[in-house]
Amino acid sequence: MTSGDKKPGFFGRLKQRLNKGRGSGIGALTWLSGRKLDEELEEELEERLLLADAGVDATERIMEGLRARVKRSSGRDADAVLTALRDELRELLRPKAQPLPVADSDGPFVILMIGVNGSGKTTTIGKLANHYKQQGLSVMLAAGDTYRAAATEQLQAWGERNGVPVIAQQQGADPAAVIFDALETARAQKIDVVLADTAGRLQNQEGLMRELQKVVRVAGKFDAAAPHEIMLVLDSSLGQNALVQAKQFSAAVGVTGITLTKLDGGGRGGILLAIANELEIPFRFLGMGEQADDMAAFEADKFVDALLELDDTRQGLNEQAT
Ligand SMILES: Nc1nc2c(ncn2[C@@H]2O[C@H](COP(=O)(O)OP(=O)(O)O)[C@@H](O)[C@H]2O)c(=O)[nH]1
Ligand SMILES: [Mg+2]
Repeated sequence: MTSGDKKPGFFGRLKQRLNKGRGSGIGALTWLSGRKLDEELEEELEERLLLADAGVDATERIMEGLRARVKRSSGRDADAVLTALRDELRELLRPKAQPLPVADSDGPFVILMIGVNGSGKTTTIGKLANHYKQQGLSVMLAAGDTYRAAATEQLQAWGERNGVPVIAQQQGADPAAVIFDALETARAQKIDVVLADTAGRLQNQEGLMRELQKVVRVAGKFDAAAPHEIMLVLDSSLGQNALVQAKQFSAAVGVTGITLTKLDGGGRGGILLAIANELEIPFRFLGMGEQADDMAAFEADKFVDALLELDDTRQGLNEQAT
């Protein structure tokens, strides 16, 4: 486990990303060492949580929980604080770690990707296509972003890279019609998973939400259970704006899962704490780069370790149940 030349896995790389540079992560190991819980430490931790994009509400909740946990524990030293902090974050995030089950059904399993322009929808479709193909599933892509011609080309490039078919129509076509067409084709060809792209920008936000609602309705006519997943893609580097988007999209269309992208590009992890604190929506995947394999299913404990710069070789912490 400790061999030096082993390439770190996804969460190992995430830990490096989140904790490089000053103030970019919570990085609890390095600065907590040798200290104990006092007012000064509380202030510093609060500041670090806010800097990491946890937001005011989640930060308050975490600090309260932390104080209560430390009070119940035997000490106030760095290990007690770190154990309490880790356990508090685990408690917040564990309920959100629900992998997306691709159920065996007669029709295709339909994943509808939504989110603002540039959040990473099309790229995430490319990554998911690779992910499901590796699981031995057949995949089809639906070019529901008909707003820009380049969007379809980008999706087609991902289709070629993954060797999966893409159903597309001309620019300006009705996205609901494109996706319905893809669903029928997928059913005829016994495809397992359809990944449907959508536009993230129209003339205005109401128009976008209405269009997404229509896509959902039309998919439901094809199969009452479809779309099986409405996956909101959020750019983690937008900080608190990502939380605002999550609230807007989930109010307009029933978001069933969230994927966070760009954790390599300035995304500061704490935004997951803010979202987890406010919305009852599971996290599905994390994106950390532009290549097909720069993605992993969300895992709460590993994410907390990355956020706190904890090392799985460091076993000093009490493994108390949370
Ligand atoms: N660094 C980084 N770039 C990403 C990630 N996901 C997407 N991108 C890039 O962000 C830009 C917008 O992504 P795209 O998938 O086109 O967003 P869409 O408009 O929601 O479909 C593209 O240049 C992608 O290559 C990620 O996790 N990390
Ligand atoms: Mg796109």
